[in-house]
Amino acid sequence: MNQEFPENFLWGCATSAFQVEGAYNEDGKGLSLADVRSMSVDPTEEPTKALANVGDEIADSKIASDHYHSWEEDVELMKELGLKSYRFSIAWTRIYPNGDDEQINEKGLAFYDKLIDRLNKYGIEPVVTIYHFDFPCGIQKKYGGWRNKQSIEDFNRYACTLFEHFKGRVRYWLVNNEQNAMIRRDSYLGIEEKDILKRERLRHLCNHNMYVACAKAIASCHQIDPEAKIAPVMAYSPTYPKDSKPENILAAKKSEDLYRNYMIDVHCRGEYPAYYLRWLRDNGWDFPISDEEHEILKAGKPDFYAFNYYRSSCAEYCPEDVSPELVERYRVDAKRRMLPGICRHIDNPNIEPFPMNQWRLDPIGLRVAFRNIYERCHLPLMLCENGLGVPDILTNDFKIHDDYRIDYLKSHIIAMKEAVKDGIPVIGYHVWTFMDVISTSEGFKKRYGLVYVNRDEKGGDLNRYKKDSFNWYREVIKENGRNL
Ligand code: BGP
Repeated sequence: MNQEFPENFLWGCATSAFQVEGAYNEDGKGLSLADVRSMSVDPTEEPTKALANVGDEIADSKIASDHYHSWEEDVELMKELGLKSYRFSIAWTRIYPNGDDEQINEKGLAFYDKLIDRLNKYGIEPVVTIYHFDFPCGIQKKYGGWRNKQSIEDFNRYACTLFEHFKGRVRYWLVNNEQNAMIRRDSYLGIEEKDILKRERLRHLCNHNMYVACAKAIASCHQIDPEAKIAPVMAYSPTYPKDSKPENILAAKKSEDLYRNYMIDVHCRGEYPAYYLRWLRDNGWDFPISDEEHEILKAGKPDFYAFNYYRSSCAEYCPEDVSPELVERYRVDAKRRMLPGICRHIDNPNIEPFPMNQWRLDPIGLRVAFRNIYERCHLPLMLCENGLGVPDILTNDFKIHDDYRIDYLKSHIIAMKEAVKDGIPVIGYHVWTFMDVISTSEGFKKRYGLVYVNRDEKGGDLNRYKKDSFNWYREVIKENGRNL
């Protein structure tokens, strides 16, 4: 068995439209829920996130990293980096400004035409996300968004427009980004209900409709462009038990099942596992599934499986009588969330927090992730996001000495290499991010990029500067990972 990365391995970087493009209302673009959210966050919604506290200083999607205007310079930098693939998303609202317009917005399509053609010219594989948190406000207002079955039709129409238009030019599609993270956040779903039972019912209905939409789009892709490969992208972090007490082992297992494993089953086997349906029923969150929907779920199977990994998580048993206020307070916080009688998430007592951002860094967790996911889906795997979000310092001579980021990326790529040696068919890896973008939680206060974008929460000249990690990653790509 080959112990190295395959020669055609996709060494890539990633971004997403609303976080990098800016030009939020140019050339006919409509507003998305991600735009609206990044421009005015409800501080009660995500109390643990810094974005809620920075008031007027939020860096939002109006300008972001101005990639819409600087794409040519950015792609030149990608070429210099030697990228084999670039993962980015298309903004639904550039193609159909309200989500369901009769006419395609040709100017929006033209932007991605230019970008995709240039990437292909340079031999950089475009890996395109169809929907990355940015549901159109138009159809949200019109019929309530994902809670309404019409969203499935509108999403499929938008996806088909892309498959037809970019046929032969885009070979890797990603249907949606982190559905499991998206459904935690009311602002991404347009949920405003205050009644908790109603709100949670809606959340699970939106989740289901998104699965149906995903499967439908996959089947459409297979029909329109049989050469293209398509997959959804999941947020994945393995959950370790706090210790070897049986109730904590079961709690960690249930956390994995209810937040992630069931998802792989829905995507790859086209059915919800019985434990998941029981959980919905026990809580009064269940919804009807029609025969037609069953068939759609069965018919739209991905060609590979994609996931994002930043760090692992840890869980213990959660008593039934934990206070409802606590459950509510931490419901969107993946590091603290709890399900009474099932599990609650805690800091892993075996991993020290990383001083720059308090993350519990865990490269071994990535190897565990590859094994867990592969054992469940038996499909080629693509890692679509991996990176370190911290503040960087631009020196007087315009350098960024981000050795901490290099350490992070290096240890994770080494872990991935071990997964390859374990025999797992890994087809690609994407650093989050190619260049600094607005973080979903902290604007420009923290950065992930290999390229520094000179702006802060208030703005700046938007000049690009290569960080030390840029030069380091270029060597990794050149050596196809043999130097690690
Ligand atoms: C992932 C998202 C990305 C990105 C990343 C970093 O969940 O897919 O869009 O934002 O997380 O998170 P943050 O921006 O909150 O630091």
